[in-house]
Amino acid sequence: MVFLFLCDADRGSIFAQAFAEHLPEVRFSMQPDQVAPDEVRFIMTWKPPADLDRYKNLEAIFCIGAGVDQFSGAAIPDGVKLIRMVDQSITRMVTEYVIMAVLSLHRNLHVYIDQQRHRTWHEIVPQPQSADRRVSVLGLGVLGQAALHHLKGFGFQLSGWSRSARTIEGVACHSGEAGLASMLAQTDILICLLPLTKDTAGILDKDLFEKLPRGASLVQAGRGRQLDADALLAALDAGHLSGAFLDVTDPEPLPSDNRLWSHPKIVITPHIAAITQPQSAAMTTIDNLRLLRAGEDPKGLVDRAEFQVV
Ligand code: OXD
Repeated sequence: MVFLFLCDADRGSIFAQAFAEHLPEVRFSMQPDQVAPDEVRFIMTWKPPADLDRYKNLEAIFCIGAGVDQFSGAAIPDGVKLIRMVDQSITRMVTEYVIMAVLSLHRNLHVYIDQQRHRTWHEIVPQPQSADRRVSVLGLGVLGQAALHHLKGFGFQLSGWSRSARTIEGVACHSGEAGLASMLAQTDILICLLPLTKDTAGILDKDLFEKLPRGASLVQAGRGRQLDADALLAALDAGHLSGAFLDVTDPEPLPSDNRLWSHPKIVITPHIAAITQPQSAAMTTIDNLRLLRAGEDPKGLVDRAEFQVV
């Protein structure tokens, strides 16, 4: 029984050690040409391999990242499970990113960095206090809930939106179309942590920005295709939005001549909100393999009908 690792060798060598120590009965390999395709039961990868049909006995594909939209449209045989990485290292890093971006927008860091470039000493006053700042999260899965949990400590007014209704202590939870509109109307800093699906592609558009109060700002750590970049630029130029942190863009990498790069109110990071950490991800994967082999659902099992993007 082979677990084929098709990601980078650095992380692979840490996975290899963890498998040797904790799951020696499963043969770990990073070399597709050195294993018999029929022995491969599990594959770990970031994108679907082009030659997936070689692996006739494949049981599951493990994605090394949290998002699985890149598998949309891939010819994954019906019986093969797709499992996304739900790992504490990703949750912690995304939470750090969200806190960094929210505090930066709250305290106008992006404006002060631009002022520094122009050697301008100018205080932006009055500085709203956190209790007066309304921070909302789109997407109340593991990542959204963790971000909200940590944001609580700063005293912001918190809201969250998800497709189906949720209850989270200390957070005003909204759902559905009407819930989205009423949450947006009361949001100063909007954080997008939604997965990319046919319903969320293009969700951050002119219409959504218009529902936010003047001066609101955006943290986009979902997926690039959710954002209408022209609508964002127009909203920033019109002063309707005051700033944005973008960790994801469409395409990635963002071409050097794209106007998002040079906009003074935008901070761009190269999809680094979370980078799967091999030590903990290997143990998460091993735990999931144990669940699979016991006939149970692994953590992060993807409902394949849900994530299709058109
Ligand atoms: C992702 C990741 O899915 O980096 O974006 O894990």
